[in-house]
Amino acid sequence: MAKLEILHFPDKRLRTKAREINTVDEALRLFIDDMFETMYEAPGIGLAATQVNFHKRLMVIDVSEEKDEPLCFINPVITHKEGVEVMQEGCLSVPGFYEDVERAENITVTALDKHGEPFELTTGDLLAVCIQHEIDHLDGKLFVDYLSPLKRNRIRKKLERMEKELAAQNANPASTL
Ligand code: QAP
Ligand code: CO
Repeated sequence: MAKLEILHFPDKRLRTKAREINTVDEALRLFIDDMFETMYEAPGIGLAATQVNFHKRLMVIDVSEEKDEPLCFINPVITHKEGVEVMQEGCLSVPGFYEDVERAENITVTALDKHGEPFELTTGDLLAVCIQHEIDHLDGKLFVDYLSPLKRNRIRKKLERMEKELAAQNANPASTL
């Protein structure tokens, strides 16, 4: 198992549209394990392959309290949406920022599980929001895209500055001693 590097907004690679997965094999399952490890260690409740620079339609989610309900979605498609709900969202690719986003309240999603078996799930609450958030990633979309340009730019500038400071520190760790 290995922890994967998570891309941060405004990295352009987060704008890549992920491709369908044609074969679900052992190599893919090993990668899925790495995605779960990366998500749990972060810690997070959802991670899309796009966020770890793998541009295939794959995402992992666990919204349970005990972190013992791993869900893996391959080629997810929302087949039904109902109602409207506003929830505060965060994202491992936008660390430290949380904002309200409006989405469908209840959804039905079809996907393949990690064995390549098709399944259908109808759900609401946090899981429904998380599924919509992660599918957005696979289409190159981020929750900050739903905010005003002013808010989005403020977040972008702060993250760019943080990234720059991190890079400078890595280049010369003694500078801040
Ligand atoms: C998506 O997000 C989500 O800023 C998953 O510093 C989130 O796991 C969908 C995280 C909320 C619906 C509601 C964010 C961790 C984790 C941060 C996450 C951070 C550390 C975000
Ligand atoms: Co996210």
